Amino acid sequence: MSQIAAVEPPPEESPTCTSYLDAGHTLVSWLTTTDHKRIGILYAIAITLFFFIAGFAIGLARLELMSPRGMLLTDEGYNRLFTLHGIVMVWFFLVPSIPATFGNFLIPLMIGARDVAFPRLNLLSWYIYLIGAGFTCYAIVAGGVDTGWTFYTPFSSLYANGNVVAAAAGVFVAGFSSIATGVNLITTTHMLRAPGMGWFRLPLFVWAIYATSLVMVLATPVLAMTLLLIVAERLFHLPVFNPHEGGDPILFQHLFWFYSHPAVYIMVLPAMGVISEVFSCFARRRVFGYVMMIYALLGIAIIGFFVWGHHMFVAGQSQYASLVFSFLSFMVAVPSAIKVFNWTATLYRGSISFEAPMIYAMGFLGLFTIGGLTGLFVASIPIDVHVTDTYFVVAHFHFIMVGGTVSAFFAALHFWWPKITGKLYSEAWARFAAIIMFLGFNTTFLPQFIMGYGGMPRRYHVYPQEFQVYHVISSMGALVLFAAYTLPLVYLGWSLFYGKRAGPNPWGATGLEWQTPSPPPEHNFDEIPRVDAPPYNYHPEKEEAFEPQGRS
Ligand code: HEM
Ligand SMILES: [Cu+2]
Repeated sequence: MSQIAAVEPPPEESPTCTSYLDAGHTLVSWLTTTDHKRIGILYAIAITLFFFIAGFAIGLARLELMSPRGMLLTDEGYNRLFTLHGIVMVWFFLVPSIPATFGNFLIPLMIGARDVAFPRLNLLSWYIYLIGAGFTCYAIVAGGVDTGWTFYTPFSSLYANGNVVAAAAGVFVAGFSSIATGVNLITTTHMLRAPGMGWFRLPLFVWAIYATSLVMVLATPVLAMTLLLIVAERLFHLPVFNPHEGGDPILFQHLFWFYSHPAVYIMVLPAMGVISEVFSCFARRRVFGYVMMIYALLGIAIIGFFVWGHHMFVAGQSQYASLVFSFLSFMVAVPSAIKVFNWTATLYRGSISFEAPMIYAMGFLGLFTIGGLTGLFVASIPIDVHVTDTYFVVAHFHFIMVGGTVSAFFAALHFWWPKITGKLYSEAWARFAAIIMFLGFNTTFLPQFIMGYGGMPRRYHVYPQEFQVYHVISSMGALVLFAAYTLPLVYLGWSLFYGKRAGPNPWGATGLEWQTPSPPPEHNFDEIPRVDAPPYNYHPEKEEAFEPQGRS
């Protein structure tokens, strides 16, 4: 008897806990699942699809921009392509990207819970997202929309001849899935933390998703209302924004940006959470200024609500309002700068290793910093008046959204891939893709700063000859970037079938998610872990090089 006990396999291999991937292999078992981990994967599949649809659209646009005379597309066709790209990238990729995939998958694991607080609402949110995507896809197939992703009035509500109502309906519906995810993750973090997991022991990724969820729940309803008003004006001629009937088109911009500036933080706060996890693990150091990092996240989320007017410096808002918005926009840079400083201090004298997640995270740090610093340029009124609606702005926001968020998305994908799938990918290929992605990104978007500053307007496909050289470089970069984005599909897909098995904790990380088998069992932990340590207890100089946050 005692002999059997001695050779009993360790708990992670015990046959009693089936992994969540083996808990049913049919399509129905996936489509009716309430397991947060499977729902995270359902979201991942959907957003990957939309990422490539939106990428394909802008690929055509970039092809068009190689010639200054616009020889491939009609004016209208070009407008429809970049609108499609923007709407799909923002609402069907970026907003759900990290929170709905990694947030869903990881938050219960990281806080030591068996699932989210409302598992069925979680599944419902995915279906709501799909219904919204359905409306928007209908708008695309039926001929597209040409308003730009911002739906500015009075064009969108009175003059545009595309499928504005269907596209707006899609975004409206998808908003509810965002709210449902936010409510779920907030409640989960409040109610389901394992014993000992105090607020100031939470990994920063959990804090980041928590702050994001607050913004999702508070800001999204404003967007929903704004889109309803557009539809009402378009379909029923309700005079809300039409100046001829006493409406106010500037009101639209206030409402739209009251959501859409905070939405930038919906896109970038989760990325910041990912980066903190990856840096501390691959530098083997505690995140520098952990508590400060939490206040910075919350500070960004809160101040982010008060800067929307920086999108309207040239829209005719009062100059005093512009002054205040400019000042507040500078204020939001303070907590962001604190984060960049603290990440750098985390790396300083760390024992760094450059695995793929770390390369992506380093890419994030550099690109996000450029995005943030050029944000200060456009937050300052005199410069913004000069670069408004030029490629300078296009470059600025792609540095944040693609250089920042998409890099962090890939960092997360590579960091948690062994946990999610139980398989190891090819490190060499992964590093190669990360480097190509970084190079392709810079080739695409750095020239846009120069041509934007030189006066190349955005949303134009016919342009003066002098800008052609920048456009050609940018389009070549886009080709490289596209190739780099498809590489992970190949080597990560390959690893699913032929990859080596990953142990529970391949990176030697401290979080609770690494204290359960890879892939995790259906209910995450056989026994709810007890948390007895703060996060990020790395001490490579000692014999036990790190201390897990808890043990189950
Ligand atoms: C291969 C990579 C990409 C390229 C080459 C690219 C290129 C472009 C171009 C040329 C525009 C139109 C600029 C204008 O004339 O105003 C644009 C707009 C935009 N892009 Fe991208 N983009 C890429 C990736 C992304 C990604 C990954 C996202 C988000 C995750 C994104 C979000 C946006 C948004 C929100 C707009 C604004 C659309 C609008 O003006 O209505 N882009 N992009
Ligand atoms: Cu803004």
